[in-house]
Formats: sequence, structure tokens, C-alpha cells
Amino acid sequence: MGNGRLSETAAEPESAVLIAVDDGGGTTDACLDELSALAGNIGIEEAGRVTQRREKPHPARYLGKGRLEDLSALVSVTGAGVVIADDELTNAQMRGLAEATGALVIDRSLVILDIFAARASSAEGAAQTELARLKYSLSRLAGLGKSLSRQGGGGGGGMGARRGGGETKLELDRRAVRERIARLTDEIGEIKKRRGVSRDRREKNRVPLVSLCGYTNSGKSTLLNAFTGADALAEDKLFATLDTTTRRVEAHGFEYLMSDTVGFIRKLPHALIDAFSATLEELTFADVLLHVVDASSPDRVAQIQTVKSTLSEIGASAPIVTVFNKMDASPRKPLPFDRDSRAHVEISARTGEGLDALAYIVAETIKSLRRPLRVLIPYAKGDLIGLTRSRCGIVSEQFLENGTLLELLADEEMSGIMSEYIV
Ligand SMILES: Nc1nc2c(ncn2[C@@H]2O[C@H](COP(=O)(O)OP(=O)(O)OP(=O)(O)O)[C@@H](O)[C@H]2O)c(=O)[nH]1
Ligand SMILES: [Mg+2]
Repeated sequence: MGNGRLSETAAEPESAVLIAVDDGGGTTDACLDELSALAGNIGIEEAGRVTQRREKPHPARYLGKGRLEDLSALVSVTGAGVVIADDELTNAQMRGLAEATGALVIDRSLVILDIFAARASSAEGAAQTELARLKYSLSRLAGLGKSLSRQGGGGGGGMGARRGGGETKLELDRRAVRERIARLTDEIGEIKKRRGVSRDRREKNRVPLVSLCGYTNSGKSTLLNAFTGADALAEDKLFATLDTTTRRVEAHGFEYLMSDTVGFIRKLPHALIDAFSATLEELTFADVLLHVVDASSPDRVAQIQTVKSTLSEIGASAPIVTVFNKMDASPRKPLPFDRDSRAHVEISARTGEGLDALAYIVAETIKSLRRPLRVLIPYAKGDLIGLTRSRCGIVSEQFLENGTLLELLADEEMSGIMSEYIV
């Protein structure tokens, strides 16, 4: 499919008016600053902003009538060719905004999808990104038929509308999109299967997995590089990393894997979370999550919240260690406190400050992890049974001829003590 990105199709630098609904949560400015940076990543400059205080977006126009008139005026005064909404728009809202302003109307999700498309370099990243874009556009194509025949293909409406030219073409598009979605879903399923195999191997070898997670641009890749001597791409760009890089680490008598993957952002499009399941799954199999926070960001509290809710959305539930990064950039004190976090550590991935402390905390956290174990303890070792009862979680207990068969959850130390009885 001709899947032209916004950044490719713009003949010259575009400028855009950003619009947002302010629900009174106090984060609208930060959201729009971020949207402005996102747009900048695909070559669209901010021409101005229109916000409106209301509980939720208007169903047909996103903004209320009066603010919509202000928006139209600002679009014509600035000559902006694009309007970008901070929330994912419905077809009706895109249509309403396009009719009122005459501009190309897009939303935050489409901008993020476009950045992902520009960054995807591996086959896996490309497949997942394309799947996300198709899922996004399919939901729009589905509702666009009527409006397009009425508008003759003009006006806004994102990728679907810009390419669409009538119902027959749309029907074809829709079928082609569905077929491609099916093929990509198979491809990604294969990737997952392969991953599953290597994960099984890892489980057998009992090498713990420590996964970096965090807001985009918080310094995850820089940390992986500083910590393990890896050469993962680290850049002052949103979503520099779309793939997973994993490195083996040996520190404080422990061996573990550390992996770096895609960062999060507020309002991450659902189509992306769906499509990136193969990559994000890595986080759900982690034994420890290192939550990397850009301590120098004025937006850090909201960023921590976003990361935590995204983690719970994808089902990642391992113990969290909060890593306050960029401490060299004189962050404001006191640092925010996350009550769900096991430990906090302050570092600078850039200068290397605090990395020893981090290595120590990771080792301590791994030591405290309980892993499933099956042991057969001879009846003569009654004292060991007693120790097991007090120190481990017992899942099941069976009295056999030659001893007690236990399924239990044991930490590192207890696993060592019982190593000779493992069955
Ligand atoms: N001052 C300072 N800058 C840092 C530090 N760590 C990372 N950075 C900078 O922050 C920017 C982002 O770093 P990355 O490591 O690419 O961040 P990331 O979390 O991997 O970002 P994505 O992959 O885009 O989600 C880069 O310009 C880094 O040089 C730090 O400790 N101090
Ligand atoms: Mg990165």
C-alpha cells in the first residue's frame, strides 16, 4: 500500500495550529509542549494554540462553536496548513474541524505513528509499526465512505481521506488493508513464538531479566550503554528506540540480562500498544523493572504516572526500582516519591555517577526475588523442612516414599541451600 508519511508528503515545512481540550487537570500546557515537540519531529512547526476548558471534547467538532471560530481565524491569520488535536479524533470530529478550518486535520496518535514509521529500522519494528498504522487507518476508512462521496475526497481526515477518491477505491483499500493486517499479524505471531522459545531457554537457565522502562527520552538507552558497554542508539529524539536490545551483565556475584526497549508517552495510541505486543511483552516477563525517570524534566511527576499506568495496561507487574536519571542536570529537589517502588537510586547515565549504587540495588532486588522450585527433601533432613517452611512460600507438599516433594517459591539464598535437592 502507498503508505506515505506526513513527513514525506509535505512539500515544504508545514505549520500547524495545536488544539486541546483542558479538562482542568492542569497538564494541558505540558501536553501541548510535548505535542509541539512531537510535531517538530516530523517537520511540522507550531503556528499557535487554541485550547478550551470543557469536560470532554465536543463529539462533532472537538471544540465548542465559539472556540472553533477562533481556530478558523488563527488558521487563516497564520496560514497554517494543518490542525493537530491533542486527543485521538473520531471521523466526525476530523470532518467537523476540516470543514470549519479548511486545513488538514490530524491527531496526536497519527503524529506518533508517523514518528514510529520514520524510526522503524528492523523488520520487527517495521512490521509492528505498519500494523499499528493500518489499524488506525482502518477504523477511519470504515467511517469515511459516506463523507468522502459527499465531499468528493477533499477536506481533512488523515491518511485515509487524503488517499481516498471515492467509494470503489475505498472498498478496495479496506479489503487490501484487512488482508495486509492479517499477514502482518501472522508475521508478528511468528516473532512472538521465536521469542517464546528463547524465553523458555532463559527460564531453564534461570538468568533473571532486568528490563528498563520509562518515558521516552528519559535516558534508557544511554543507561544500558553506560551499564553494559552496549552500543544501543541513544539520541535526543522522541522514540529513538523501537526495538529491544538485551545485554548480559555480571555484577556483585549475579548474572542477569538487562534489556532496553521502546519508551512510553501520554496518550500512546491504542493501535500502537496492540501492534507492539511482541516488543512490549518483554516487559511482562521481566523479573525486575528499572523505571528510568528524567529527574530534570519539569513534567516528571506526570511522566511517572503515565509509565505506571501503561505498565499496568500491558500487564507488567514485576517489582519496580525507580532510577532518577540526569542528576547531573541539577534537577529540582525533593525528588518525587513513588510508594510502589522497591527502591530509589539517583544516577547520571551520562557521567556514570550512581551506577555502582544501581548495580548493588539490582543485585539486592534479584536476591530477594522468589522463583518457583521443586525439591525432594529426604525425611532425614527434618531441619531443612523446617527452614523451608519458615523462609519459602509453599505451593504444594506431597509425602513420597523417599522424602517430601515440595513445590515452593524460594529466594536466591534458599535456592542455593536447596540446590542439591532440586528435582
Ligand atoms: N544531562 C544528561 N542527559 C542524559 C543523561 N542520560 C541521557 N541523556 C540524554 O537524554 C537524551 C535521550 O537519551 P536516550 O538514552 O536516547 O533516551 P531513551 O530513554 O532511550 O529514549 P527513547 O528511546 O527515545 O525512548 C539523549 O540526548 C541523552 O544524551 C544524563 O544522565 N544526563
Ligand atoms: Mg532509547
